[in-house]
Amino acid sequence: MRTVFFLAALLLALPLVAQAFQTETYGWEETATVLGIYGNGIATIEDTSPVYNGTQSLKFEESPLGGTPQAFVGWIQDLNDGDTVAASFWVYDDTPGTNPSGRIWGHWNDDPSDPTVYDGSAGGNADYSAGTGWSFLEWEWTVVDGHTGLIIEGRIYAAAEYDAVWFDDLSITAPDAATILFPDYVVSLERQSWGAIKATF
Ligand SMILES: [Ca+2]
Ligand SMILES: [Ca+2]
Repeated sequence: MRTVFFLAALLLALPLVAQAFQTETYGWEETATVLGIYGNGIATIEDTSPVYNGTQSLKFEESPLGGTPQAFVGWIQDLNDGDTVAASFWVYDDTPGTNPSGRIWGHWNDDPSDPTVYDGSAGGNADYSAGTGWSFLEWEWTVVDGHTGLIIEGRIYAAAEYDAVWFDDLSITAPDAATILFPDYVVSLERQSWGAIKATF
């Protein structure tokens, strides 16, 4: 009887421990820039300087000046309540204590066929890029309220039109059962018609 109780307790405890995670990275080393943009942002591949790692980074500039443009740099799908997702990237900013600066943030998108859908803010932290060259920003989100998709944003807070920040070495850690999508995913989708895309989901 004691063994039965022990096994029952063990089975109950199993979901609470050792959820397996996967980590994927994206370094803007090819041609794809972002999954989408909100606001007055312009995303291009930087192939000269500044680059944190490899030979390219993502340049994100603001034009015209206004609002807080968001570069959608990662998309995690197939999430469940209680799942945790961690994301980080390096940001280049050489204006300490003032704009332009970069930030990491997140919002929910529960429609796996459309990267532009907004299902509410997922929040972030209070950190901005340090302004001393490349600085590291990271945050961890916990899935709530039945959301199934999370978009990772690289934000720019600009002081003047064409102010820019640069992003490199994006890393996302999510449960094994989730799907991690980077900007190159949408490029492949754009080669299809929307009808074909809808049919695949
Ligand atoms: Ca790179
Ligand atoms: Ca700054």
